[in-house]
Amino acid sequence: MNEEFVRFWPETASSYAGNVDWLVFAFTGMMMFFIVPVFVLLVLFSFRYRKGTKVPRDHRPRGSMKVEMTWIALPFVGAMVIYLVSARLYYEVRTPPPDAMEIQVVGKQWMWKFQHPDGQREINTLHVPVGQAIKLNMISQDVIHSLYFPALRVKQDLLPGRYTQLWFKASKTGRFQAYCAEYCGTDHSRMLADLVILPAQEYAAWLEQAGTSESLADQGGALFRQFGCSGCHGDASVANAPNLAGLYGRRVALQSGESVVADDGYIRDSILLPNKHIVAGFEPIMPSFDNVLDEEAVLRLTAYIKSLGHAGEGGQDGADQP
Ligand code: HEC
Ligand SMILES: [Cu+2]
Repeated sequence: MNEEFVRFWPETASSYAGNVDWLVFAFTGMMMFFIVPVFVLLVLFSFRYRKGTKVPRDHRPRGSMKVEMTWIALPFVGAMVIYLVSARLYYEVRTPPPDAMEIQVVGKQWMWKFQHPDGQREINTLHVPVGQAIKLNMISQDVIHSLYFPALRVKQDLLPGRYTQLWFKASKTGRFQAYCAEYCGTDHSRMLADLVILPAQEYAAWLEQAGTSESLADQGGALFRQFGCSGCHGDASVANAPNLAGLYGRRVALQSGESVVADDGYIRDSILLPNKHIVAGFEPIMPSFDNVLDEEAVLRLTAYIKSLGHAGEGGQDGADQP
């Protein structure tokens, strides 16, 4: 059993954790300011005006504009301050910096799987460097899970069929508990993970020893050949399939006349639900890989497709030409 189970207040280990705490303290303080007098008077009055006491009971209402305006204005100003501060904080917590290092997360009954950009994989433990922005790109293999890091003051649901993100910058090293915060079946309460925050050098050393010879994109490239994607999408292919180079981040024209940006979600749908979006100018001949590839494999394939170039790095605009 970890000591964090019995701590009153979790450690603060992310750049925004302190601000989250201040918001909670300020809000709780404000509520106390309004609620404590109500309960104190309630108790005092129930003594003072209890049955049989000789105190004046003739309380005719006396209006006072000043009192009325004060009790309207004060809570209004307080509520607006809390609103503005929390809106700013919410924006910060929900907006990963563009230079964040991306780690892929798959939640499933009942484990957490993490994949680092260089291809290292781990289960129920996540190693990250301190002081660097980390973005988790997450999806569930089955039901809804929720990754919760109390020490980072952040929590985000993982959904089946849709990517969600979370980001943080660790502010101190150490080992911290993470939980699944969404009831997901029998072993939900045991769906735990350890967050290990290391100094940059130790993280590099960890990557080294956990190392694989292949980056995530290279692993995706191997799958791309193994599952026959290259047979249709490869340069030497005779099948009429779009070239995937420069696809990531580009706007794709669809048969339906609509267009969508090729992000992680679009690429995932293209692989698992190929009939959802048909690229303009192509036949819907791509088979579904729904029962063949799991979410981790899809994430690797997506890393591979990203590595073929982003929009603006050589990919042209508009639909692929056959
Ligand atoms: C039988 C040939 C065939 C195979 C095998 C195949 N595809 Fe496709 N793929 C297509 C065709 C045709 C399209 C365009 C029509 C459509 O959108 O379904 C397409 C579309 C796509 C798109 C969207 C491309 C764009 O320009 O928007 C992606 C991404 C993709 N395939 C990835 C894959 C991956 C990854 C695999 C292997 C797991 C794979 N495909 C296997 C034929 C194939
Ligand atoms: Cu869960």
